Amino acid sequence: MEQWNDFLAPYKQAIEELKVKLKGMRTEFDRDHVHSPIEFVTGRVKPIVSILDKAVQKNIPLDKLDTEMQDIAGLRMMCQFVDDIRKVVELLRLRNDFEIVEERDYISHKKVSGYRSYHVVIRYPVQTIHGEKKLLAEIQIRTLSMNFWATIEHSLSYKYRGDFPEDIQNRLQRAAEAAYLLDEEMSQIRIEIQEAQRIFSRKKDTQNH
Ligand code: 0O2
Repeated sequence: MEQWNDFLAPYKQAIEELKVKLKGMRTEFDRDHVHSPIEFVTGRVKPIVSILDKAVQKNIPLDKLDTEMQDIAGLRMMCQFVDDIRKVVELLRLRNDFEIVEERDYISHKKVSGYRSYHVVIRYPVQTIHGEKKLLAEIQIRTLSMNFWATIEHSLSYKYRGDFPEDIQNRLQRAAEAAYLLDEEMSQIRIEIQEAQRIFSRKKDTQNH
């Protein structure tokens, strides 16, 4: 147990630091009074049982966890609109406090389960009393609708141990489709609101001149 605590301590530190940094991005948008592409941010260190389960499933030796398990430190950035995801990824690419090692686009290429999300794997340097440690962390960027679906599917998958009865499987597929349509509909509404605002401000400008 002591060994696990030592192993996980820098991951906990990384999560605490990254939560402050990523939430800070939202604060900056709020301060500028512009729409924030980030709605909220969460983070967690993977529970030991989940680390062990995944290590067995993926054949990862326990002494290779730090290089082969990319999501021991996991963060989620939730967005209102699908377009916001691209903006968030661009902002992450501009940062100098970590290095992006991999990106996985499960939005253009959704998983067979129906899962959609954009994953960015980073190498993050944590400063410890024993020197600098570079750790892998996974940032999942998704809309509120994608998050809703993934959260429910994840808890059901835990209940059924990934082996869903056929009717549940079908319902989850339909729910994934509904989540996709909700995102599409919201994006369309947003475009129309933005157009209406542009016309309104053009009218105001001509009246003032
Ligand atoms: P937890 O409990 O969230 O930590 P693989 O596991 O083979 O699909 P890999 O290589 O580990 O893939 O990386 P991937 O797919 O980029 O990231 C895995 C994580 O993405 C998962 O972590 C989930 O958080 C999320 N995820 C991927 N596929 C699905 C899915 O079909 N449904 C849901 N709800 N989430 C998914 P863990 O370790 O599975 O679990």
